Amino acid sequence: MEPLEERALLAVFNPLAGALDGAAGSLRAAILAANTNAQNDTINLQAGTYALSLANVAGQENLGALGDLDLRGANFSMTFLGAGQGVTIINGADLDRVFHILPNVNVTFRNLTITNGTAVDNGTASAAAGSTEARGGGILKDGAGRLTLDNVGLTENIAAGGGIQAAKGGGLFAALGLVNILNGTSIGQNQALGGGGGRRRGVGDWGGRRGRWNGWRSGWRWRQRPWGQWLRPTAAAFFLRRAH
Ligand SMILES: [Ca+2]
Ligand SMILES: [Ca+2]
Repeated sequence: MEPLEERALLAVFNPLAGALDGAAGSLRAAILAANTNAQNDTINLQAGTYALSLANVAGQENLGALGDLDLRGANFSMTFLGAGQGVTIINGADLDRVFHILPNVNVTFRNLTITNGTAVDNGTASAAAGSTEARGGGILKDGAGRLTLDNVGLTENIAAGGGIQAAKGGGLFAALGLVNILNGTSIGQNQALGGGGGRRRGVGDWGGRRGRWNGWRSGWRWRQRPWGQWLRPTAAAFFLRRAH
């Protein structure tokens, strides 16, 4: 009896740290391909910096071509494997948040750092900067699906609401699904700025205090217990920010 033909269930990408954002071989190009291949994807990252340089031109963009890196492979997994926290760096250059995870994509980040993201909207397509609440400077996770941060640095990201809009999740905003933070993941020096005129020197929305995640919002540096733990941010969105 002939064995069943092996199907390509896993795609592997190896983008280059030095590639210009959006060019062949770049992280963005790999993500664009991974988003539409209807496979589980592994994206191997080198030591070095993957810097974003393509800003949004007509408000928030959710196709992955501009601004934040949109992860769109619904019902598939996307796994980003770096060479180490602080060794592989994904730098958003404050053009937008760094990663935007669309609903039902299961994402793992491992052994890397996500930094210099700035969110100026809530992820709604075409939303103009400052027209909505600012969510998720480093990562915005929309909808269902699992997110794992394994030995990740999530640092120096900003949700920038401005004078009127609230800001939630300088580092990470997740409204639904599951989030697992483990193995030395370090979330620190992220900021949520704005909302209602601000409090305490302009750091505005303290919404994290309304959440259930006591101890997960407690300071400049935050480290998960070594065993990891799935969070269920369904009852109240949780977002991690710098405590000012
Ligand atoms: Ca987006
Ligand atoms: Ca985008």
